[in-house]
Amino acid sequence: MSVKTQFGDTIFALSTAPGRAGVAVIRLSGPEAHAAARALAAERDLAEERDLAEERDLPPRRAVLRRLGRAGTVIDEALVLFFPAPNSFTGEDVVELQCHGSHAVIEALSEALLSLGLRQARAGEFTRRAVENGRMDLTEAEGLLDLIDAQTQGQREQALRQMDGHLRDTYGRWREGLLDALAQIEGEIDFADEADVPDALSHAARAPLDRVADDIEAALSRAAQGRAVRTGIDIAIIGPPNAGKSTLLNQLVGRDVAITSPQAGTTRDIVEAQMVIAGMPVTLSDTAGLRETDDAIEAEGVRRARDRARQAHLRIVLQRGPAPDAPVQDGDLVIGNVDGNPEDINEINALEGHGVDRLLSRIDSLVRERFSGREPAGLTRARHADCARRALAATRSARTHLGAGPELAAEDIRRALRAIDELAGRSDIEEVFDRIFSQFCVGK
Ligand SMILES: Nc1nc2c(ncn2[C@@H]2O[C@H](COP(=O)(O)OP(=O)(O)OP(=O)(O)O)[C@@H](O)[C@H]2O)c(=O)[nH]1
Ligand SMILES: [Mg+2]
Repeated sequence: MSVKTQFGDTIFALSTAPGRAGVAVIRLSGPEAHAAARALAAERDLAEERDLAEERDLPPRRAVLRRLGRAGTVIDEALVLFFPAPNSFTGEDVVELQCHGSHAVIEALSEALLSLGLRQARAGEFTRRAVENGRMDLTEAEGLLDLIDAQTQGQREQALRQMDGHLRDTYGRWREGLLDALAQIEGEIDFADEADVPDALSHAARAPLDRVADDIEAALSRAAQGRAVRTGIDIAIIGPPNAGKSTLLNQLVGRDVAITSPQAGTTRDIVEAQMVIAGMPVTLSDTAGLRETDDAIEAEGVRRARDRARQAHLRIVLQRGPAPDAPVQDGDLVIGNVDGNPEDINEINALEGHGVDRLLSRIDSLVRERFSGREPAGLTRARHADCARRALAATRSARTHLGAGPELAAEDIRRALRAIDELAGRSDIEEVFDRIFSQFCVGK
């Protein structure tokens, strides 16, 4: 893909967060980046009344101190860094101006850059150029976006893995297997006249297809885990009215978020509180006590409670009195809320807060076990799972078509490869790009 024809224009943006700061970074990218930075830096010569022509050229990959300005006015003194194409973030010429982080400096520099014919970058445009120029694939760019957005250590680790090409390696393996199989089948098509060749070749294509299908299936089975780390884990507290659910929520988050009262049916709306457990963002939901009721508002609360319980990754089922033995559903954490000191591991005293720390550490290990203990999936977005699912269906179809006709099988494999190209961002699907890169902020 040619850099010049597709992205003739040179863009700039503030790459650090806006607001007062010691240092701000303005990033320039495109064919005119170097010339623009040189034009700004020329002010140093005026100021010192010396001809420092050789200093006007920015040395590659070295921080140099320059006075920046326009038309005889010095705007700021800044560190200037030049990364020549193609070894830069975007693959184009990139210049970083590390100036002072005041509103006035940034505004004046932006105006100077505009007057030089540069254009303000759109959201995610730097990263988009990096993808378009082959500096990273789409999944790595998504990893970068997730890293910028990461709120917890678990999210940071997952994002970093993806940014380092974890998912690229995975689909690269699928791609290799499919190309292997395709080569065998193409061979069969080419040698269709020679009686003894076809069977052997179909046979040889089966093994890589099986391997790829198993591999995609395994990744898909762990996709929910990867998505949960990205978007957060939902834990619902459910149980009969007056069990102490709201009291427990308040204890778990250490704040008085939910109203508690001796009256059964106090909670109707779902009360949510955020916390971090095992490095993952967790949303705890306190819900209406489950019972039959004639009160229309409470009944709506109960309906919402059941809904939330269904969607939750983990349910804490709280009951009043000694710990009940039978879980309502597999994987539920069934807890008894007792007076006095809880003896059993499944008991707490929500009012006094006894046993709440123990409960928290059990939740911690459950979350670890279910969401971070296993080999990471890599499919962290619905988009990834969707592409993988289509690749899997096409691979399976190729397998069943192997005996019937090599042309059909070959077409299936090409379909699987297209799904993988889409996952990688290699197929040029403008819409997908627009959607993904608009989630970035300007300057990224
Ligand atoms: N003695 C005792 N009282 C408790 C305990 N936990 C909660 N309570 C009290 O029981 C009453 C009900 O507690 P809530 O936390 O509002 O119960 P809930 O399950 O949220 O009830 P609903 O919202 O009506 O479904 C309140 O008066 C609490 O103070 C406990 O461990 N021991
Ligand atoms: Mg309540």
